[in-house]
Amino acid sequence: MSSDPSIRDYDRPAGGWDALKSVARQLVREDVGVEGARTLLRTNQPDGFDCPGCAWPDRDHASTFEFCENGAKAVAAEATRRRAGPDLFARHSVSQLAEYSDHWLESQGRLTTPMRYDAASDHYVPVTWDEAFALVARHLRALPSPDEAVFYTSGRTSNEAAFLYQLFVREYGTNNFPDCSNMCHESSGTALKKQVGVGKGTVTLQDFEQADCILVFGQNPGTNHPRMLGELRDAARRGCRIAAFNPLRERGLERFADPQDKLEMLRGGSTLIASDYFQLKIGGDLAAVKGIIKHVLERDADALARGEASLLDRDFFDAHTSGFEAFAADVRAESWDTIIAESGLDEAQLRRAGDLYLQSERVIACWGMGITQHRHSVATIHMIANLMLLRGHIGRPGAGLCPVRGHSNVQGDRTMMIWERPPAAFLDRLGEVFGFEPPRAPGFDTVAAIEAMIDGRAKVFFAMGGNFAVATPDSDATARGLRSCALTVNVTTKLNRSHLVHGREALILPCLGRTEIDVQAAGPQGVTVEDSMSMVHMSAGIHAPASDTLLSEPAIVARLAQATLGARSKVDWDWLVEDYDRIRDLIARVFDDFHDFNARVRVPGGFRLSNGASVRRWDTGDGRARFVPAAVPVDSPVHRARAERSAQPVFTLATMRSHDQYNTTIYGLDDRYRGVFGERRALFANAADIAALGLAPGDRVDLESLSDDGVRRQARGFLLVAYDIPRGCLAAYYPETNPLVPLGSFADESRTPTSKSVPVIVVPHVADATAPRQRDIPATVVG
Ligand SMILES: Nc1nc2c(c(=O)[nH]1)N[C@H]1C(S)=C(S)[C@@H](COP(=O)(O)OP(=O)(O)OC[C@H]3O[C@@H](n4cnc5c(=O)[nH]c(N)nc54)[C@H](O)[C@@H]3O)O[C@H]1N2
Ligand SMILES: Nc1nc2c(c(=O)[nH]1)N[C@H]1C(S)=C(S)[C@@H](COP(=O)(O)OP(=O)(O)OC[C@H]3O[C@@H](n4cnc5c(=O)[nH]c(N)nc54)[C@H](O)[C@@H]3O)O[C@H]1N2
Ligand SMILES: [Mo]
Repeated sequence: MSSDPSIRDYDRPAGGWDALKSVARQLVREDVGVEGARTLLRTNQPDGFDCPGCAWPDRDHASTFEFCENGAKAVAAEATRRRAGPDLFARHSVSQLAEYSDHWLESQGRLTTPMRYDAASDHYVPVTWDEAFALVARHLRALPSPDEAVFYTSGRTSNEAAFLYQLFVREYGTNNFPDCSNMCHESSGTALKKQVGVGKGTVTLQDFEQADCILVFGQNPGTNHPRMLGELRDAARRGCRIAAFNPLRERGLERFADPQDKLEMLRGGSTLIASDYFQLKIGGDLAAVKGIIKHVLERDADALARGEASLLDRDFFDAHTSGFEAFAADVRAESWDTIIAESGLDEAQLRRAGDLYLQSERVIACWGMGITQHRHSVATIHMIANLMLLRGHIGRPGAGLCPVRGHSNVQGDRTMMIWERPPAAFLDRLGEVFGFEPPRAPGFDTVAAIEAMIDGRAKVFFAMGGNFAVATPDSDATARGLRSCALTVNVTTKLNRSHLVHGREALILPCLGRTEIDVQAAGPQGVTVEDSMSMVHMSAGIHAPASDTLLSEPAIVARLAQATLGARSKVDWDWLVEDYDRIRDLIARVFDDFHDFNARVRVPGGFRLSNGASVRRWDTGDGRARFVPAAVPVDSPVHRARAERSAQPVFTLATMRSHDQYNTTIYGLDDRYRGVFGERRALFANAADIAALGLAPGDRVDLESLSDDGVRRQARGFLLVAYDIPRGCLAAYYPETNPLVPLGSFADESRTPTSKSVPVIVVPHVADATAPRQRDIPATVVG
């Protein structure tokens, strides 16, 4: 690869000793200490807390966690002994803090005290909880309409906190619930709800034991869902074929040495994960899957012509689906030329993938952000589900749909109706149970919330977790929106940029994390979460809180609701947070699926929510699963940009995660499996493209994205890394590349920002003296 010392080939399998060493490093981290290490070792135990790392389930909720490197990083980050207390804010003005990198901000440690922005001194200053809630209440009550406030949620929020939050906000009077899901699996929910009647996956871990073929689209489990590799490995070892569809060669999809397998570890062995690796073009999945389907339909026609049985599950079509004939006609009409050009795979590869599908009896399709963050994401997911329907691979053992969720409770938050477009039946029920009339108008999603803040339709921004300023697209536009607010409030555990890109008034409200003991009037409390496979279970913290001043998220919502709604509220907020069982009883009254919630969630392992599609009950209106035709897109923003610029090569840029980050939280500067060390501004490109640009690996370049809104968007100073990626495709890390994603560029129907397909041009780096410098110096240890 390049001569730059920070880039070198990583030739070992994913996992292995390097992963164990990394876990060990978290255990002995100077800032984590003995109690933190003890906390780490008790993650995902039946009586402990749920790992805040990702939404992948654990078998019987009894964990393999001690072997999950990135789970360990997430827990250690929360269990750190470092504190970002009032003294930190006294030492640094907000403008000074803004000069530091996201990595430095994160490494200051846990927030300890509510803080209020003081414009006169440009410092955050301590404030009491009562003063803080009074300030928010004053702003909320002063708004001419509740629709001028927006309430963001990040997916770590528990079911209990999310339920109370949506209850408060709806009683206050708005459905403005942008959430991280809007930027994540919204496309999956949108497509699947319409197609199979449930906006979630249909499989369980047991299905992974039985599948004989697993398709993995646009996902990097080695980094983002390390425990999923264990399932893939077991599957591979018993002969299940695993096909990866990914423009990049990802080590975790190629080889894995399971740290739990002592023999494999001692012998230095590893297991081949993907039996077939399809390196398609960025955004080429719809075309690729349509090509696979075309092959399957052709083979079926051949079989029928020979008088053999159909290769498709036609009994299933008759009993369970609609639209097959029209769909099949559309696929037959699609040309191989278009499919090949747009997928970046050749006909032989597509036919090989089609044969793999035809040879398999029980197929699971998994997907992640490589699928959901394009203009045509909803249509792509329809196509994946179409493929699965062809041979009845939904709703039977060993087969089904598996959108792999990100945040540990992002699915539960939506179940609790953190949703800007709540169904009418839910609102009716909420109104009945609580005796108020919930607002009916749809609210703002993430993109709409930013637009509304920019043009003054939204004036108060409140965030339950997350890092809105950094996670969202079009960083400059988002910053403009946040800065024009009258008040911005962040309920968070760690210092992040959203505290520094603030409204005229601003608050930081520090809360308990998942790992910490939450004591209320009735004693220590547990909360519940829902994983990616619809399993609901209990999570109870075991670590002493980072500070005595912290409040739990449910307590924060309750006190805010009291301050804002006062006697007008129909809810006895105080009484509810004394004992979270009371919140769960209310959840059970609003959602039938949660009947006997308190009893069922205390059975070890919890319970699974009903999932119609997984038992072939299709809640789609007509009671049938739908085949949904979709054209291969040939006029995406990338196509248009290419058509307009013939002189200069236009690339498709995918923005993704490195191995040492959790979304906007940067743990470190390495991306081990991709061979990048000590560098986050890396740009992965095909060696031939680098040469064609007249550049060399190790050169620094600037990126400019192309869009038709006339705004110039740039990100500068990226190190070129020669990588195994198709020509015309580039990849770089999020969030450094978020300034390039235009706010107006989002997926059809789901409105998810198109973070995986940004049209860009690459030019040699020009130092910009006016650009803000970001410092990254070692954290000061306080307390
Ligand atoms: N350690 C760690 N764990 C995490 C997270 C984290 O940041 N760090 N984040 C959590 C969250 S919120 C989420 S949503 C998940 C995200 O987990 P993933 O879905 O794995 O997310 P990404 O890293 O963004 O990108 C995934 C993959 O998409 C591929 N890709 C890019 N474009 C395309 C395309 O057009 N087609 C195909 N087929 N592939 C493409 C990239 O090469 C990459 O391998 O992980 C969760 N878990
Ligand atoms: N370009 C680009 N942009 C993307 C993506 C991409 O792939 N590319 N991915 C998108 C995706 S999939 C997602 S999910 C979003 C993520 O968007 P967010 O969920 O908004 O971002 P995070 O980085 O996960 O939030 C981190 C912050 O959460 C706070 N926090 C941590 N734990 C807790 C807790 O227990 N309670 C509370 N209240 N706060 C806590 C900490 O202060 C921390 O700084 O980003 C999206 N943005
Ligand atoms: Mo996500």
